[in-house]
Amino acid sequence: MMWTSNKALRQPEVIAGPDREFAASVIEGLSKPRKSLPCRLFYDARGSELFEEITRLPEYYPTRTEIAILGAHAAEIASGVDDSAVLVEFGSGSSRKTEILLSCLPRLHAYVPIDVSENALEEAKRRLTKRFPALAVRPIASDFSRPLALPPDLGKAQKLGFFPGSTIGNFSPFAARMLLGAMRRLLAPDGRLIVGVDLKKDARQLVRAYDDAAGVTAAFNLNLLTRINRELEGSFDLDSFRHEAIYDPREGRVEMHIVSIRNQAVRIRDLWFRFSAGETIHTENSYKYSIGQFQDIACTAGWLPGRVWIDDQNLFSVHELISNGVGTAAI
Ligand code: SAH
Ligand code: AVI
Repeated sequence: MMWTSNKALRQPEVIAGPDREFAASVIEGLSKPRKSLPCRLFYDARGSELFEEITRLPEYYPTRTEIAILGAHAAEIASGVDDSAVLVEFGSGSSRKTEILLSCLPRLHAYVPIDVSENALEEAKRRLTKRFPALAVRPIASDFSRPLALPPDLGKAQKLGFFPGSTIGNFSPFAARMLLGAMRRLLAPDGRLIVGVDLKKDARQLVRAYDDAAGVTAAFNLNLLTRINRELEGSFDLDSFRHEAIYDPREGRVEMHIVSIRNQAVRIRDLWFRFSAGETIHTENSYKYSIGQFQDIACTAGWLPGRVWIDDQNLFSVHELISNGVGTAAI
């Protein structure tokens, strides 16, 4: 048996296989002194299903609250959008929320859902094509945090970006600024972006939302180990790890971790990773913002804050951002 303390014996580049990116991200993350894995890796087919289950949990308020906000203000949100516009969605998942906007935009030129989950994209395309037969659905299976281009034939159309679900909260404030800047350039020259952002609130309510009584979020978190076992010949013993969700008020974020219950070693292909009892893999951050905090981040990314819609209980916010037009004319 070969051992590593916190360092993999081989560099990720030498790992061959059908999904080098997945292998590289896993090995890099588990080789860090404080183990972490990027949360985009949650979304294999089972992960996407489990996320959909999370959205129906009584404790997980964001989805139903955002749907209610969108339902109440869809016509207002869609006002001013050209008939020939293109709707570009980042992390579209099931595209359920999109249907609310699409019903107010009957003559839209095209809908471009972008997601790392091919299963989610296929399923959403099938459903939307049935419900909106005239709509061109043009999915892109990609990581939206990497350089991205829209299909060239959509180049001239006005672009409305849609980034619901508070997925922006899964990025650090710095990374969120970079991402919002890249989205502004992608939607140039006269882009508009509708972003769902979860609001700061009582820590107990937040922890309950990420550690539900039925254990669905735990299953979602631990499914990442199942994915590693299946796709990378991993040897994680699921009974030797547990789910944990905590709120860090200083950072303003919920953190999800996978905690090792005992001292153990795990093999991934021919690499070994050692875990001490209580050591964690940090799998997700979910930042919570005040309205002003989020607008400040958006401004530094070149967006002008527009209207903001919130629910009666101040749980969730939907922001309209308008490009300041600077530095995007040639793109
Ligand atoms: N927008 C939906 C789904 C949110 S779940 C909603 O509001 O309910 C987050 C979605 O983003 C998942 O479908 C996941 O597959 C996708 N996702 C997460 N990180 C991503 C990334 N870096 N690039 C592309 N898609 C990503
Ligand atoms: C997709 N994302 C915004 C969800 C969130 O709330 O951070 C993912 C999630 N993680 C646990 N529950 C839901």
